Amino acid sequence: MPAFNEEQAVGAVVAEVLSAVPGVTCLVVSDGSTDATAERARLAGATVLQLPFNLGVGGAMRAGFRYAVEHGFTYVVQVDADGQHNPRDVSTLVDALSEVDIVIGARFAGEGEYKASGPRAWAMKLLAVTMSRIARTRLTDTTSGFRGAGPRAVQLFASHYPSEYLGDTVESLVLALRAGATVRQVPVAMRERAGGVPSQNAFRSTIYLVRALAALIISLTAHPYPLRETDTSATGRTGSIR
Ligand SMILES: Nc1nc2c(ncn2[C@@H]2O[C@H](COP(=O)(O)OP(=O)(O)O)[C@@H](O)[C@H]2O)c(=O)[nH]1
Ligand SMILES: [Mg+2]
Repeated sequence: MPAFNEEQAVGAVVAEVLSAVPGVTCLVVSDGSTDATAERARLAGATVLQLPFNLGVGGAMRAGFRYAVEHGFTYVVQVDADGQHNPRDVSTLVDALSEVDIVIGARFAGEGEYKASGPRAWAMKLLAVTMSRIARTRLTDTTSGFRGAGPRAVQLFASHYPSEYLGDTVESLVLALRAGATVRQVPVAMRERAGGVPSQNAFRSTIYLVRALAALIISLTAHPYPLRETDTSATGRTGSIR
């Protein structure tokens, strides 16, 4: 659970995850938060990784995947800390991981009421069409931060997760697809934020989408990484993140 200054929502979200998916480990990566995010998460029962300064969602996810590999976890589900993702959908995502490497909890796939408009809608549409072609499956929500990763994807992401603020969601997907990963989406309904403020306003999130498109083009030309079931390059390197 990547979290940046989410003290208002994170406690309830962690509690909800732990009750909706009993037995899981809930890891909150507090990314240089300057509020009580880490404390609230810990009180609610999460394991907390506290990054000393803000790396952005991509950097936080890489730290999370690295933690997963170092602690022997084979399945990872990314859930927002603001309550927008319903933890009850986690098991649906995990079920789909028996067939594919990556599963995306997607809006616009027949569930919920979420609607975008204007340039944002166009950029999302363009991303969806392009990514669907690359993935050879229908993807309607490529910037969704509600995702599941199976064993091969966890290994890959622990060593290669795009951390630049250039649309980490899209870029990580392209990286995985080029490594030979399979992807599928499952429809989910998104909820309202439970408190706090979004990190992007409408203008900035449109810019974000444009950057995601640029990232898509760039990552398509990058050298692909191999996909492996076990990868020692993610562990045993200099200094782990803890
Ligand atoms: N680790 C980390 N998480 C972040 C950062 N910015 C936002 N997040 C988290 O990413 C999730 C989605 O962010 P949010 O602002 O709600 O984006 P939106 O839902 O797309 O509007 C939330 O759990 C945030 O706490 C950041 O810089 N670092
Ligand atoms: Mg949000």
